[in-house]
Amino acid sequence: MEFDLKKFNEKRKLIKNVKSGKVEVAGWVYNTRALGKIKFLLLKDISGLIQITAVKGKVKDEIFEMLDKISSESVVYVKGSVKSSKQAPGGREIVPDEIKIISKADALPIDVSDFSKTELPKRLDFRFLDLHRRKIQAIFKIKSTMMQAFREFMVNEGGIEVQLPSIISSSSEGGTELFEVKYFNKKAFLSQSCQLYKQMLACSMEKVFAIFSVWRAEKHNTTRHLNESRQFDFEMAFADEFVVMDVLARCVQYIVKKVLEKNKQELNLLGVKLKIPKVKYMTFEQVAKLMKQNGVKMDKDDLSIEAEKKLGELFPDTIVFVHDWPLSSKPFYIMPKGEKLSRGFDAIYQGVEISSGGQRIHIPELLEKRLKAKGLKPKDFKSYIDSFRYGAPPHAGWGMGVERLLMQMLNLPNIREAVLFPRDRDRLVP
Ligand code: AMO
Repeated sequence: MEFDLKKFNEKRKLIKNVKSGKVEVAGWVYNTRALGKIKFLLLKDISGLIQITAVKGKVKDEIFEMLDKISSESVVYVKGSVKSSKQAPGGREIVPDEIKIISKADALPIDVSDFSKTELPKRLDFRFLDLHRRKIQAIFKIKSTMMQAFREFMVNEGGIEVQLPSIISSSSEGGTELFEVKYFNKKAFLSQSCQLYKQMLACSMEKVFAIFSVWRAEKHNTTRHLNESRQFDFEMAFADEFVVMDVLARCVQYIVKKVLEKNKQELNLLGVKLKIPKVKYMTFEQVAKLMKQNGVKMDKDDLSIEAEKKLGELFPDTIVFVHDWPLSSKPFYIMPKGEKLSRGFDAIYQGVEISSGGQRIHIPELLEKRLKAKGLKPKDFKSYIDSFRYGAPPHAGWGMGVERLLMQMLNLPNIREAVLFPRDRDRLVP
């Protein structure tokens, strides 16, 4: 049946704004039910669910006949009158005068009801359809709030948003985990982070931030690693690690506050009880002692997965900053603190690392020494090292995993749930 898009757009009302009178709506068929002389069709659009109710004899026969025969997720247009109804979602229903099927859906390969039990890999194979689910959309509506809140927070802090290259000539986080790309006749890599560039900018523009995609050829398929992920990046001149940890804490608190304000409905749909996190500071040594007391194994110079989990259990709804981190397990650009320790930190939230950062090395000779200590060649980092030869202030910053933060805020069991179209070892489509 023909559907006049232009006319519809002039008349269209969102379901949430419709209280009474004649309306024209369009959306996806959530489900249909037939109870003898009365039939229901639940329709969803960007603003919610609305019930279409047809009583035999009170609507046209052909409408009554077709109402429960339209396949789920088909796109339909409905014209009718709004009536109040105690049982219907939002307390109102539409009695239809006209129904048009705009796009009929084939038999669905996955369950997209609110009670879907379809497993994640299968859902991801049909992600475009999985995104018809209100619960799945809720995750990405919350992510949208997060992205906006990060920008708002950073602008309020006086930060300048910058755009940095996604193709790099040498590693920025150590030699491994790089995706190689052919760049004309040169070897290049997809960016592992914007680390080296954001440092150069802090040395000129003082306070910068970026929302940046990173690519890492992670060897393992885990529930917390992606091959393509996004980071909130921050870098600031005349700062040490404590200054930027405080910025990070306030940034996460701001993001959570905005989500609580704007996404009540989505949090309810997901059954998530979110709280503005508290903040705790601990040295690596204190954490090591605490883990020993709790019988949790630690790596010598790193937190184990179990230790991160334990911190989440011991300090729920808290950002735990672990600082005075062993130098041996921090990247080459982190400022040493004496012989064995560094000015680097990790932030653990609900049992998972969401961010790492620290004060950086702004002294070329020290940087060369640390690169060599990490088995890297200073000549591969010439322009980066040179950038600190013409007036480089002490500076510090951090990178926070956008999907990690979302996963932890919403208590998602797998980081893939926090990405629209995840890229992992096995997945390149859709
Ligand atoms: P790091 O490598 O620790 O530090 O990354 C920062 C944060 O990004 C997230 N993250 C990931 N999330 C999903 N999948 C991955 N494969 C993945 N790798 C990292 C984590 C992590 O804490 N340049 C430094 C940051 C800095 O010092 O400014 C960096 O990239 O949440």
